[in-house]
Amino acid sequence: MKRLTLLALGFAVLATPALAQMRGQDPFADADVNRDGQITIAEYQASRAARFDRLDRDRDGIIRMQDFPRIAQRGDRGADLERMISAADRNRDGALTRQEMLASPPVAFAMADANDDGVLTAAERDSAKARLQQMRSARR
Ligand SMILES: [Ca+2]
Ligand SMILES: [Ca+2]
Ligand SMILES: [Ca+2]
Repeated sequence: MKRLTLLALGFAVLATPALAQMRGQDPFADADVNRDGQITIAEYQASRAARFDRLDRDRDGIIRMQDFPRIAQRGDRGADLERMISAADRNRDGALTRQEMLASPPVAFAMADANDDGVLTAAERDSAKARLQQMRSARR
């Protein structure tokens, strides 16, 4: 049951720009901060924060559609961005704060953590990558 839910969430997440950014690359590539080959949930959250900061170009701690006038006009990527914001925008004000982003469930991590121990091993990452690739080709 959980697996099915996570798979469904995976599809939703693939459609979001946080992950759209990562299409074609390892979603956890920059997450292994201490380079021990494993990614803890803390490391993953830190990498999500870093991703937020990259998107938050004017550094006000908030991401809005208006911050991306050019992306917003480009069909798919604009829709992706809008989905990411609305998925994590708890108070529904149309803006995504850093806190909202970090409070939203770490779906990609949960999907990859096959044994639910809060640590992604290299093997778990590899099989997650394979699954993501399958999903991507399924969407085409
Ligand atoms: Ca690590
Ligand atoms: Ca908000
Ligand atoms: Ca694990």
